Amino acid sequence: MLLTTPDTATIRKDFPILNRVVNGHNLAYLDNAASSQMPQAVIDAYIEYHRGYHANVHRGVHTLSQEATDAYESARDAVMAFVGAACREEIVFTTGTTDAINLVASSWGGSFLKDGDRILVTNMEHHANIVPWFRLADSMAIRLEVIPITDTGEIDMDAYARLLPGAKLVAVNHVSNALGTVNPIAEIVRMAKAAGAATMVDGAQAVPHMAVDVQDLGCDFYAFSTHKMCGPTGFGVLYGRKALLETMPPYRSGGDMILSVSFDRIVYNKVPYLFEAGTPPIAQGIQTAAAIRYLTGIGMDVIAEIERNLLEYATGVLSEIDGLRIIGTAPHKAAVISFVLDGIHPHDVGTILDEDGIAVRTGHHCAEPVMRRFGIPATTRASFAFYNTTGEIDRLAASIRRTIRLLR
Ligand code: C6P
Repeated sequence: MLLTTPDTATIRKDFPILNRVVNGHNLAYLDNAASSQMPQAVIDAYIEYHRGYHANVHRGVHTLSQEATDAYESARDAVMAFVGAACREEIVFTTGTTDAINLVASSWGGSFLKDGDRILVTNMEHHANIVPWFRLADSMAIRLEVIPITDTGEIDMDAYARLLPGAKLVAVNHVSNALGTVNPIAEIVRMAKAAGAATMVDGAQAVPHMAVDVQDLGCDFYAFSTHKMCGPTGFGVLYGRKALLETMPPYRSGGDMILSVSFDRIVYNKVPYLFEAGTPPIAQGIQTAAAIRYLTGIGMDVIAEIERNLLEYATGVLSEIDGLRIIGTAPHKAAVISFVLDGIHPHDVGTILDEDGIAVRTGHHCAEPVMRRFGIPATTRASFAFYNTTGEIDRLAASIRRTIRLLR
């Protein structure tokens, strides 16, 4: 636990991977929106579990199983406090954001929506917050309607207000992975509630970068993945209001989500276990608690401030490059810069940046509709974390200029 605000050099010492050399250059890891890197404390949590108390959870009376259960369940308490849930029953562990949204679409959507209902999604959603709703809509004659976005990459709130009456669900991301836009979730939720619509917020790109309080936001469901917040892959969270979760049928079935099984009758477990069939990713849960300890040790407000400065610096530096166009210019953005270069395909940009040891993502970022909205097939995306430096941003700019010299 850090007691004072650390400088970036101190923070970087916690991340062994940042010492890597890639193609003869020090790694500049600017693909944090895809997956962030792990500090040693989170790596250690995995090793300690496997060396010291690896066992199944919720099942054994033996010491190892109890230790594993205690550690795994204390992760639920850590997550509850981290996102401001009212109680631990509101924290369902999943394998990630995608799984969490599928859970809601299948369980809540499958039970409470009916033919003729309408679901609203925005034009800037990740496929994970489109496809489950599309499939549900297809299977039940539900209408999926799209809230348009503006040229700066913000939700058109007037259009939202017009579409809202009669809608049963609003599915929206807190932060766009493709544009970086931070959406006004509290206001979106307030309007949805007034219209009687439920809300599913995809927080995959928000929770790692800012303090999130689900009760302040007022949403019904909120999903995120731990591999974007210095934690492991294969783990994620669905927050759901307890009263709502308690009305929902199971998503997957098997061990741990039941209290008793016979061939005539099954007594189901209570929430959140009702939604957690089978042996969970135990080590990953324990690592998640370690990641939360690490992030809160620095402070989410400190992280947000560091990243705000990085975004401002990068926006300034990249805007000076001739022929570079930033896609997503909302005033309120997370530290994500998506851009296109005149006449050069993003994949070629990404390849040349990699030659210089710089990791970025190129492509449609699993958000094809938003690419189409801007009339482009793909972007190059640099996404920053609190351990990045302005020096790395300078290297990014220099490498983009080299790309232009080589390919134009
Ligand atoms: N975005 C990116 O490079 P999973 O894969 O379930 O952990 O997360 C899916 C997901 C859902 N919503 C948003 C807003 C996301 O950004 C992501 C993951 C990564 O942008 C990988 S596609």
